[in-house]
Amino acid sequence: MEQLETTLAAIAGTDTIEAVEALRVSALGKQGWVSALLKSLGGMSPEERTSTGPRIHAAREAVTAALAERRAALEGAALEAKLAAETADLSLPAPAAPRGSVHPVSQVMDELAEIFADMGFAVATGPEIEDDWHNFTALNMPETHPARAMHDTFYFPDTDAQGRSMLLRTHTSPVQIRSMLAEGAPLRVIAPGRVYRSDSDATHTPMFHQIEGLVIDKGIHLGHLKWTLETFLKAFFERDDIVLRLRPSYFPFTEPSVEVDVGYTLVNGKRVVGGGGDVPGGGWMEVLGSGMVNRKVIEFGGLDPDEWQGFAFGTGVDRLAMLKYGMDDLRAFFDGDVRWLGHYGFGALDVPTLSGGVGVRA
Ligand code: 2NL
Repeated sequence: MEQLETTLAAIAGTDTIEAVEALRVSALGKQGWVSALLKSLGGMSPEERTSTGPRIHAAREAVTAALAERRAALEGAALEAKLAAETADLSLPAPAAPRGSVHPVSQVMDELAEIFADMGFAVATGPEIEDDWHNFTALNMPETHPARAMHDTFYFPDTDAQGRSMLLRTHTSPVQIRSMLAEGAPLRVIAPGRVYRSDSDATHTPMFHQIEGLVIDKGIHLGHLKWTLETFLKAFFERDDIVLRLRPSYFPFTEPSVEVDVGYTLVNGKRVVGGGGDVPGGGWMEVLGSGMVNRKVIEFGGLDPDEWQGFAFGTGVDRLAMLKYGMDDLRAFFDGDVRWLGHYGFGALDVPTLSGGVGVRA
């Protein structure tokens, strides 16, 4: 069969899958020569069919096998060529894995906990949904006290089981009241956390972060307060030239009460904490409120004020973060913009330690 030899030779000579396919169509396709021979069997005598039939079927099988073999060989060669051409350049940098960052507020809260832990303070936490006894009454702000109006409070519509109004805490002071009641004296705690006031403009957000500290012991006086705050501010701002000025003020929960100003100097027109104060080019800025704990508050905390005294202080964590790391818009803190976080955020391993520095950035 001449056509068989020609076809087998042609298949062996193909060098593309397309050429193999064309030969399959020309032999086995509807119009192909093998199909034509198979059709011709119908017009043959039984004797002729018996002698010719097996040869035609054998030809079809030979063509089918040759096509499959050639196709497999060409596909194998194509794969080999592709593998040979593709190389992995191991000197290229690996694609960067997406990384989150630690929010400056979280970083500063960790720094504060580290600094105060070194002075023997424990971290206390408490509920953000409070009752008005823990948030106001126990802090010497009874029902009609004008200071209550200073706090624009978010109230819940319902009272608790004891008939107390429920609210979003306006400061972290209720946490310290709970610490006094639960732990007694002596006591050294800081209470960092979220607080809420119905207040919103360029410098106030309805939720912000506060940290308060409370020391209760025997013979505590304003000297302890000033030393503690000075030591804290030196560690936090990582400068030894911190100067403080205590100014008389008023808070219902402390008596006497003082505002704490820290000296600043101007660097490129920006106020930077450290140095300054009453010198040319320097000035004072308020960073904390504080005072000796009011006798009534010590009583509300379940302690005898003739036996125990203490000092307390409070400040805004968001503002401390802005002062230390130089952001100038408070609202960006709560926008959740990853570009802002990429710039001001901290790596998860920038853990503050007093030996390594509290504000190290990777
Ligand atoms: C401020 C001022 C202050 C306190 C908070 C306090 C807590 C207890 C007893 C007495 Cl349990 N005082 N806290 C005292 C003075 C000032 O915060 O400017 N905060 C942002």
